[in-house]
Amino acid sequence: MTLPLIYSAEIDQARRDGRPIVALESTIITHGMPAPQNLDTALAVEAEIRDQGAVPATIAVLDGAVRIGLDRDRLADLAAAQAVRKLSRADLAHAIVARATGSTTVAATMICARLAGIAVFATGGIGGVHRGAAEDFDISADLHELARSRVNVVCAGAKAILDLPKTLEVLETLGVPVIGYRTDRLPAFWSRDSGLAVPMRVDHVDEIARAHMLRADMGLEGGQLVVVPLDPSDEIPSDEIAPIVDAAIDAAAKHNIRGKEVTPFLLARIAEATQGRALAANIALIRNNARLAARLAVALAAA
Ligand code: PSU
Ligand code: MN
Repeated sequence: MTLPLIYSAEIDQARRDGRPIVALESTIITHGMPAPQNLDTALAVEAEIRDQGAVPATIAVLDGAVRIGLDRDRLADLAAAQAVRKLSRADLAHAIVARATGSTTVAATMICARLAGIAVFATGGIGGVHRGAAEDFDISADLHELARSRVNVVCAGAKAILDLPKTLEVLETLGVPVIGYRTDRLPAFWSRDSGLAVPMRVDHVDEIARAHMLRADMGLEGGQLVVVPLDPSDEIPSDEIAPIVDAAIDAAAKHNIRGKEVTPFLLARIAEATQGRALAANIALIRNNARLAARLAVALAAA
């Protein structure tokens, strides 16, 4: 069976012209945000990337085909679809064989971006080590993928619903560079500062681009994780969001939420508990990440 990889007309042209492309995931659309903000955000994020001179490629599996770039109608259909699978490394191939429709997580989007030759990917926040990991072993496949697929992932850190010190430890063990863009602090998604230092700081995108190329020359697998804090005017400071996150985690335990459902449940709960303020911050940070990712893609294309 040949891999059903379908490029949108726009991405097909961009590839021919050697233009910088930024991959975008689709789990944010199907599981991370409610309608209609999910579609509005997806379109706004694509617009941010175009504004910086790059081309956005939102990735999803539609009826068993890996789509690299979704046109507006397909994006709208996905945003409205019910019962879409949330695909990661483990279930991507089976979803293709079963002709299923599924959104791609960070892990699955990295795999598809690598297959499409796209080296830069923007998301909100990666998955990581969950707080109860010592008991339930819940560690996102995103971390392992960062160690395997050579794709730069630009994000606002790992979500504050996670155990961030353990997440950093696992990334270190896996040899994933965690690069703070113009910051010494690890951002925590809705907040600019997790209270943890970032392992490396870089102030210019060119340096991130050069390190990416050097890592390839050295035969090092895996990507770089670029973390960038959201704007101060958009953030919810960590002491404010912390009790809300704790309450959401308690609720997840009480409702017996497990596996793939945990992260979507917590995000929805936290958005609700903050009267949408967390959702507004989530939208702002994804747009911010997309801008930086586009500039990195431009720098890589010029290098
Ligand atoms: N960033 C967001 N919202 C999201 C996600 C990232 O702003 O919903 C998704 C990504 O697809 C990420 C997933 O891979 O959450 C993590 O899921 P899990 O914890 O089950 O691995
Ligand atoms: Mn998990």
